[in-house]
Amino acid sequence: MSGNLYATFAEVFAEHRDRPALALADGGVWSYGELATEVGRLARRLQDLGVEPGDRVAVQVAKSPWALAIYLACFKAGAIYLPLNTGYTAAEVAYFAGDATPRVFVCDPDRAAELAPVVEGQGVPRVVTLDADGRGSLTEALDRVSPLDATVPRAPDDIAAICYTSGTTGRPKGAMLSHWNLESNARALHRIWGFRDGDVLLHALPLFHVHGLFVASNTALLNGSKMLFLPRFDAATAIRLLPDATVMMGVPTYYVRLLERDDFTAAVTANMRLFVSGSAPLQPETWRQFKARTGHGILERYGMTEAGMITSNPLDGERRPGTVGFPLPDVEVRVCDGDGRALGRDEIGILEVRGPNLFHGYWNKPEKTAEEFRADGFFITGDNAKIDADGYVHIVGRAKDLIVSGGYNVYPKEVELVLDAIDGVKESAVFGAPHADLGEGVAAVVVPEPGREAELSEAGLIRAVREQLAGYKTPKRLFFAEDLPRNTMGKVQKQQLREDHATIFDGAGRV
Ligand code: MLC
Ligand code: AMP
Repeated sequence: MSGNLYATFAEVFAEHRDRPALALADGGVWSYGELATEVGRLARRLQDLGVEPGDRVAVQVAKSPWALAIYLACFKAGAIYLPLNTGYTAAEVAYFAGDATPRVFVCDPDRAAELAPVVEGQGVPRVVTLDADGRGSLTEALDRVSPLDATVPRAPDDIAAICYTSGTTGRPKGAMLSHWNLESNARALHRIWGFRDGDVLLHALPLFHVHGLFVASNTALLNGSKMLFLPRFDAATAIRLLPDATVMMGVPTYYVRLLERDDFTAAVTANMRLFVSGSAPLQPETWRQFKARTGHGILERYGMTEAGMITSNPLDGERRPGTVGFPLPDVEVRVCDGDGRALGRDEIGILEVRGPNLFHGYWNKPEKTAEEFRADGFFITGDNAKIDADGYVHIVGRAKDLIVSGGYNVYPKEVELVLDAIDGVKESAVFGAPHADLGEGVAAVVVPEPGREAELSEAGLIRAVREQLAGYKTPKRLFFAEDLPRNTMGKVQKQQLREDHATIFDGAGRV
């Protein structure tokens, strides 16, 4: 038996060939049979482009059925799928291309002129294009391509995907996830969230991160479910479609935005059986408002790129707001002090995790990998947590310097490196301040070099960062100071900055 996750999906698709897989905003529908055929054709096309098992295929395209199909085609061809946020700038893409050395880079035709020279400069041999409507050189004359029949065999521990995640030291690292990492996690979620025949998933998450890709898509695909497949989250559209859905997954911002609307009522959610939230802390107040408005208790779960889903509130038992529930089946968690000594009930420490969900290390970075694992195989998440007397895990903060903005992770160090390199900037500190819509908004304090103050402006520096980094990483506010608050060890006091700037996003509204 193959360990290729696509072999598992292919069995489901074959069983449900005539069922709708993807229902689109324009009324179009892809059946599971059509999805399987296009995946087969794209897998063949990848082979024709020279892709061999184990080669990386980097994909930076708009969400569409074709984007899902190319993801699956990578698996089918035995390649390693490398998704990239469509917000990444040319500078960011150049870094990923140089680090992961993909055989093929797929991008939107509108960005090909900008990005092709950049990735070719990093030694990527083939650049092809794909737009949201399925047009581009990747799909040219695709209907004349005979679909690859057999899925390329892979061992369960072979790498299926590399997902980049930043780190506290600056540049992003590629987390290597195996076929079994993804399959075991999808199977666990399918079981504990009670997926059943007839479930319809409202899929509004982006496809290039763990939540939309592995949590939402894989679980629905395993179930042979119809997905109401939206290019992006928009509360009005979600409200229109929820009566046709039974399950929705989202980041807390989605639930905050639904609650803002008067037409989001209990009647809208009458057909729903499950709302799942994750990627960022769901405020207990949001949970309660949602419960009061709809009768549904949002099921909050917790995970990360390196480990997929780690814990979940129960489907049937009590869902406790402010907690992330219990470890998934076969997943172990413990709360430890900084030296890896396990702490007792209700004691706050750093959460560590071990299980079939755990990644196989960072691409080409064995020393970084080693730093984040204990000798007994537990991975140090960097999240501060406690486990209460009933076994519920609470995420109470972060030991790592990380901002989560609307479900996207921003590592301050990466932004600080860009700011510090700007002429006239002596040093900077980037931090997250409370933001009603996004949970946290990115902000920065900059210390100008002496005598250069007049040359720098908030808008100018924000513009300069935006040229280098994706919009969600770019500070939305930037302040100047003569120096940064430091402790006696010389470490910048981010907590102090957060407190001093606690209200800067009050009344900021949406992004
Ligand atoms: C977009 N922008 C953001 C942002 N999203 N800024 C800060 N934080 C965000 N989350 C910026 C854009 O770059 C752009 O700026 C401007 O805001 C408008 O962009 P938009 O795309 O029109 O915004 P909107 O559609 O409102 O998007 C907000 C959002 C989206 C919350 C709907 O960010 C979203 O879908 N987030 C989900 C993220 C996600 O999937 N996370 C899962 C990670 S996996 P400019 O400068 O470009 O014009 C993970 C593991 C786990 O964490 O446990 O799940
Ligand atoms: P990423 O590396 O993008 O996968 O993001 C993972 C991080 O998001 C985790 O380490 C947590 O800090 C945060 N996160 C994910 N889900 C939750 C949650 N339910 N509550 C609090 N933080 C979360």
